[in-house]
Amino acid sequence: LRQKNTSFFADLSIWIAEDVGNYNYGYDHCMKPFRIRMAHSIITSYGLDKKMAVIRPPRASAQDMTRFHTDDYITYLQRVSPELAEQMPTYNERFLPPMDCPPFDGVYEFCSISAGGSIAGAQRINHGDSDIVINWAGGLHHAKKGEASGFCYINDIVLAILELLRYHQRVVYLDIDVHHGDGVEEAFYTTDRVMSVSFHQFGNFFPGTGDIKDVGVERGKYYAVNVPLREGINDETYAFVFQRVMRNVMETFRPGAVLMQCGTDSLSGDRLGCFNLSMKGHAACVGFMKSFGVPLFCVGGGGYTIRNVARTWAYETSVLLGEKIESRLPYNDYYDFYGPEYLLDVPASNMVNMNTREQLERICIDINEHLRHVSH
Ligand code: V1P
Ligand code: CA
Ligand code: ZN
Repeated sequence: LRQKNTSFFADLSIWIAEDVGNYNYGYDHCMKPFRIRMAHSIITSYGLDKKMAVIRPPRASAQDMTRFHTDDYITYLQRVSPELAEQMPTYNERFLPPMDCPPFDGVYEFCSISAGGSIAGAQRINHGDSDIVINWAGGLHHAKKGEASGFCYINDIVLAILELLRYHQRVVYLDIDVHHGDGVEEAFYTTDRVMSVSFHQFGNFFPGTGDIKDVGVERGKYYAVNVPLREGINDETYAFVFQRVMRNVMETFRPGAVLMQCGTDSLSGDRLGCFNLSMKGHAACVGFMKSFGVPLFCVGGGGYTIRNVARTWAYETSVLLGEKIESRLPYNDYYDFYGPEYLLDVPASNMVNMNTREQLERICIDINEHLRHVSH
């Protein structure tokens, strides 16, 4: 596979639901859908919306969701409300982990917007309408078949990949959220048609899965790739492992499409994650994946320092478009959040990198060894 440096793609489309930022997990909850609206506002202030197709996502139906999720879980989600949950606490326990996944007002509509964008985005790639698609409201990688997990209720990614598999023999799932992409990995753990690759903080960290030794089972053996990392990884060392692993994955697996989860909790200064990536370092991963010239679907995910989430997803939109934008932030609806510098930048900090060169080289060697089993 030859990598391309220049803008190769004919068309980019983004799914924007104006109302997605109105949903609220609760005042004390660190997941803030409002950050998606903030990102869209920066995107518009740079005029990037004029350079791509901006589409309102259709809502996913219950039937769409049950292509992965169980009927009784979806029926429950459709009915649940803060009041009902209080009346039937034991019924709740089956489906929603307390604290992480509250039964907030409008939870089902929120899910149908997020999943609707990801399903329709996959269809757009399938039909050749766009080479690159973005849904910053998607990326909820922990949701399981019959239960919610880690702020995720509906696994929009699994639904999108199932759609991509209708047209593509092989699909790569790539996850740069600081957490392990467990829900997606589990859904495709036994198949050789989806190679799932997650880079994540590992060791006493949610959800606890994603050991390098977990490589898939049955036909799916060696089609799951896990890159466990320690705290404080910086741009240079992350790029070193990322490029080595992803070049190897793309060359051995030769996917027809790539779905990339761009969780921004891997940025420096995140409220939950403990990596030390700058905005430019995070976006370099997106730019690197674009350079393969394979249809690319980017979705959102985690990210808990919301001003930095909005900055990074807006900047990544410009990278996907191949547009240079100035670092001074144009005036936008949420301008006050970006002071005192008002810059499109998330710098790294001086935190210690707990990943040694030797450990990272070992990881690359082990993964190389796993990928040698993948048939060409
Ligand atoms: O650690 C846990 C649970 C609680 N224990 C029983 C285990 N939950 C984490 C969940 C993190 C979810 C990340 C989602 C994503 O990958 C994708 C959208 O980014 C958790 C944490 C934490 N520090 O790991 N929940 C919370 N913090 C939390 C904080 C405030 C309010 C509610 C939950
Ligand atoms: Ca990850
Ligand atoms: Zn995360």
